[in-house]
Amino acid sequence: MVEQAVEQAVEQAVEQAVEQAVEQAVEQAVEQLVVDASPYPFGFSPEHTALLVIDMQRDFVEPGGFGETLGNDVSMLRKVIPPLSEVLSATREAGILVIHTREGHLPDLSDCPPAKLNRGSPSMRIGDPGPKGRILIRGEYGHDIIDELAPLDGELVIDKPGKGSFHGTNLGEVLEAAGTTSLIVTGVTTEVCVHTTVREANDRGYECLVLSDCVGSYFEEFQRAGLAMIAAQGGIFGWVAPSENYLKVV
Ligand code: TIU
Repeated sequence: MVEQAVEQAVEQAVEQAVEQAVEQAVEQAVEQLVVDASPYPFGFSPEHTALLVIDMQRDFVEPGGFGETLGNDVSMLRKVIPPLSEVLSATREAGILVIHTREGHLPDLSDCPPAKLNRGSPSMRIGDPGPKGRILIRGEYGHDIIDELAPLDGELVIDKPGKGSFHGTNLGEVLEAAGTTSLIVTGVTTEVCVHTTVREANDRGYECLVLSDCVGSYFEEFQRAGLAMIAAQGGIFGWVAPSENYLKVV
């Protein structure tokens, strides 16, 4: 009698444990999407993820803005626009949080350190009047995001004074409030604002996937090296994948 009761109790306990384990595994499988990425697959749960679209502003992508004053060929960045448009649409449809950033300064330049203002010998300095308004100044036409990637009403736009998206902004608080742990990173330029942001995010504990064709540089060698540096050493800063791999799962 006792043996039978023990056997039954053990059987029931095993059945329950197996059921629970299966339920947990199914829940996790449903929540986690996996992107084929370098250096190894990137798993993320959509409700804890945000798409960052960094500085897709006329000032960087169109002639007559900050990027051009620094001596750059701005047409180099335009190839990012079609794949990033697709990623933006798919991400919105999937209900994943979208956050845009803009680099720029207050009209009185009080948030622009002299070290940034006086650096190099650009054809025009930050704050000078250019064909698209004052260079890199908030509220000017050139400072705003290009029409092709315009934020939707209600999407967050974070204005930042530096290259990183966390420095001098409330991005950290916004992400914490949203329960975000993973970032899909896009925008320009790969080795400047994208890299600085990914490094800031990585040090803060976020897992970053950089979409290789949705980030752009004025320099081909920096694009290559910038992406390689993120995924090197077992993903020292994060993961890298082409947008088609992200679009397959989202
Ligand atoms: N100059 C350059 O490559 N980039 C910047 O100044 N800002 C951003 O990357 N957004």
